[in-house]
Amino acid sequence: MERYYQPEIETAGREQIKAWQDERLVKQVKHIWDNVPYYRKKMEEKGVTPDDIKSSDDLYKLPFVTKDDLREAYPYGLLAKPLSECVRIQSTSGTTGKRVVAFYTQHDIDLWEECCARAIMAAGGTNEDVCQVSYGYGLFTGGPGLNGGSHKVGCLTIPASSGNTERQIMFIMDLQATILCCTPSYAAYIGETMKEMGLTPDQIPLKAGIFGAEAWSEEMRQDIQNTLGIKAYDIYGLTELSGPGVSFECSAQTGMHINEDHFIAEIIDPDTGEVLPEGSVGELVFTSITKEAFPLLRYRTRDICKLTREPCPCGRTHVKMCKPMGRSDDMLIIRGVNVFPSQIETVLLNNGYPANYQIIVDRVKNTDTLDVQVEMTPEMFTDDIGEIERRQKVLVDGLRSMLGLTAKVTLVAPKSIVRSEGKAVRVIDKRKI
Ligand code: DLL
Repeated sequence: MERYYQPEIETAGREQIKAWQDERLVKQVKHIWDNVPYYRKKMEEKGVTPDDIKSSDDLYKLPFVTKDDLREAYPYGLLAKPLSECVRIQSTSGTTGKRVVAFYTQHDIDLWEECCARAIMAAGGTNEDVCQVSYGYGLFTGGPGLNGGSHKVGCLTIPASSGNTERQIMFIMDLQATILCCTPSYAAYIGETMKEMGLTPDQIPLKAGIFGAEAWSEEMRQDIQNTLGIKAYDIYGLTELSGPGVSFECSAQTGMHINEDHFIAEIIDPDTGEVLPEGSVGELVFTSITKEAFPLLRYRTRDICKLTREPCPCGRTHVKMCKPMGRSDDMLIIRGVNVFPSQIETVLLNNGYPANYQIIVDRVKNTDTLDVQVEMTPEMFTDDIGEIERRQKVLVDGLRSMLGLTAKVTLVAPKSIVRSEGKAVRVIDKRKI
């Protein structure tokens, strides 16, 4: 039986959703125009005023906002409410440049947590569940967002945060956790450790996982589901728009419903900025229509994605996005070929390797090199050089047909690639260092 946190919203008719979007967008644009000089200037430069925005059909008239705008306006330049009405900040995990700082009123936090509650109930959660939140807490939005959603659903919440894997497992087993929330790479690590401890899926009390914050393939989903004996649901979001819960997966596990009563999604051509028709692959752009303190109009996420409005068997009516295929800024260009790390992961997992790998890109004598290091499982581990070479060749061939270029593959011993407790670092691009 499908469960909803807010059934009347999650299954609302398309006309109702459009009516919410129209009304809220008009109000939001006015709020921003009146309160954010940075935005007003951007709109003036594009020759658009709030009077031009009469419904969501006029969205295309508004200027885009990029991460560079956020950096330029750091820290208060995009704030739309007095600080006295803000109760929290969260911040991105960005490693380069200035961090993005997002502000929240209490109302913003309530709506964000409701979005996370929708995700937890879509994964089957109820107040009978024990929900272990193993995303990082603190400035990162993963822990606080899912924590709030779990409270709203009424789950017994274990605010484990990330790290200390043995303690994670102790809580899962002793407190009989039924839902695990963390990054997919950490879920895989927890699963691997449980397996090594001799725990079989039927001994593990978990029934569902809500995993996101980084790209992960279908193959990785299968792997995690099998090791932990759970159903693994994807969840998407970004700090700039609140955090996790911008969209989430339902029982169909075929894409994530975007909470369209809060966010309007568009797909654009990343080069021209032109809005693309439904079903096209392009850059995902969001407008937050209910956020008070840190509203964003047409924010370019850099995530490459596709939207579909095909009816979903779960009964939800909100548009679905596919798993992001990568970020336009994570896309590697190797010898002129566009390569997404997720394509490499698919080849590795399809050939029976674990998702413990690293991609090293370099430039030697003016030629790009792609070196994929992947761990063997303990079962396949061998010191027979011939066998290793044969296995490497299978992967080189698989990568060539997936990517259209030749990579070097190095099989490394089990456990030699460092595990992640948060977002995994898969790519080392030495050309940038
Ligand atoms: O990662 C928020 C979040 C926390 C989402 C917990 C889900 C679960 P940021 O650190 O600001 O926020 O990073 C946002 O992470 O633009 C995507 O590139 C990527 N991302 C987030 N969720 C997914 C996902 C959080 N399910 C950036 N699949 C986004 C693929 C994802 N990429």
